[in-house]
Amino acid sequence: EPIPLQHGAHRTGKRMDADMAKWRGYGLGQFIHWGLYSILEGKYKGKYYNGAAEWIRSWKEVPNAEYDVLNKQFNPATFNATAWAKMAKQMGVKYLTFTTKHHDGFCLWPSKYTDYTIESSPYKKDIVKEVVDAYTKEGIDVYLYFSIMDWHHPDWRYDLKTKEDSIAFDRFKLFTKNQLTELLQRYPQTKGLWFDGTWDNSWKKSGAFTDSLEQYLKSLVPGLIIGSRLRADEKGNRHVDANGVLMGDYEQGWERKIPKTYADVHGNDWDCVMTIPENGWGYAEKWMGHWKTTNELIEMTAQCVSLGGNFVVNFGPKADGSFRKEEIANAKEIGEWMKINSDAIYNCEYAGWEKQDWGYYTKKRGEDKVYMIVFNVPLSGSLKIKPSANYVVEKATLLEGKQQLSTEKLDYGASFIQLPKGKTFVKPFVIVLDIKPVKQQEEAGP
Ligand code: H79
Repeated sequence: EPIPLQHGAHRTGKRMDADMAKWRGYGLGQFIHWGLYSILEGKYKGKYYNGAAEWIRSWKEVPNAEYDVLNKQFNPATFNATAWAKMAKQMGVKYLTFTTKHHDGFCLWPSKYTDYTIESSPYKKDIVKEVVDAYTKEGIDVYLYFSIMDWHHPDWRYDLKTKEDSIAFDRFKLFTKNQLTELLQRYPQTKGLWFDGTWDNSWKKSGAFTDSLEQYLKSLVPGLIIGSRLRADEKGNRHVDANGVLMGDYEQGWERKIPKTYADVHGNDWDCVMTIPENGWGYAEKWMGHWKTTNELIEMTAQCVSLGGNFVVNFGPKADGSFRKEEIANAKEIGEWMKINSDAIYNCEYAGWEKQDWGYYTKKRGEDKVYMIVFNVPLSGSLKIKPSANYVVEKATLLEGKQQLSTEKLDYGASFIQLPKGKTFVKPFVIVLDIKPVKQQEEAGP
């Protein structure tokens, strides 16, 4: 028996409109974290912060009063939104999520609801507008990242313990609604909002407000896409309501982690947002831990699309607006790979075929075409496939160069696809399978 909820999910199953269908087809996205934290570069007075660079204000070594005046230094001399958008276009991303305001509360647009904005910096110009316009011009859809938690705002509360807390937080809720209205009115090209910092008790106790806020924002922009990180139900559940139903247009919980099986995504739309270093979204001089290689990022893209999700790679530009050389190289190499292989990424979905060790299947939405994205080539040169029972494979072709590959039937509906003898592969590659549905046998009648 479902629990009756006034502020739980208002829909079961996926959103089926054209805007959401476009979102579903993106495959690859870009995240950009840029703000005052980029100035500190993950270090303070010669010491390196052992956390995510954009969280450095919360480090006890950094006095808030020193952090909060960094706006007086923010002056990105070499920032060129068109160059950013062109780099993203070459990389092959279909959507951007951009930090308009992170937890530190500094706004990259000239908000009229606070003085703590780009207008108070030496740079002065509206960065959000420059980014939205430049990416839109390149045909890349733009989503605005917005942190609810605001370390700078006097009315922000982590919890509501007293009447005074509630009064302050009511003002904060109005401030939040005003800022979001302002963003959607100033940047009408916005396709969606990416909320963050919604995990505290104050917000979890505001279920009715979060519900009305979401409905109001969607009334401002028809088709607006909002993930599962905005709302709480009236019992304080986040992402999924007390009945286990997703609240939001897609599951927004896949941060720096990727589902392993299709069962893990519970039939929801989803995307995965990923850092190139182990953790850290804003620019840090030193990247701690392992840095993902281009092939790893491509593999993560393939894995996500094979499980019906999008993959979003984060970039953290320096305070001057330039990208570190490692990120430039990743973007360029991913783009070179996408130029040849993006058929297997865009508008693709979960194929429903049993996963094999060589890599990942994706299926073109609405077409009889399955892609094998190959990362591990067996010494035998034979790749095993086992199509689902309702399909047969008619032809296997290398996507690059269109060479047809021979196949050998095995038992139990499996086949081997033979790679060309003597050919060595140095990059992940794609095999296109033309498939044909087979008539299902009628079930015997009663
Ligand atoms: O913007 C990037 C990160 O800064 C932000 N989301 C990405 C996209 C992010 N912030 N925190 N986290 C991600 C991880 C959440 C940590 C939490 Fe906690 C653990 C929230 C609640 C428990 C640490 C302890 C932070 C608050 C309390």
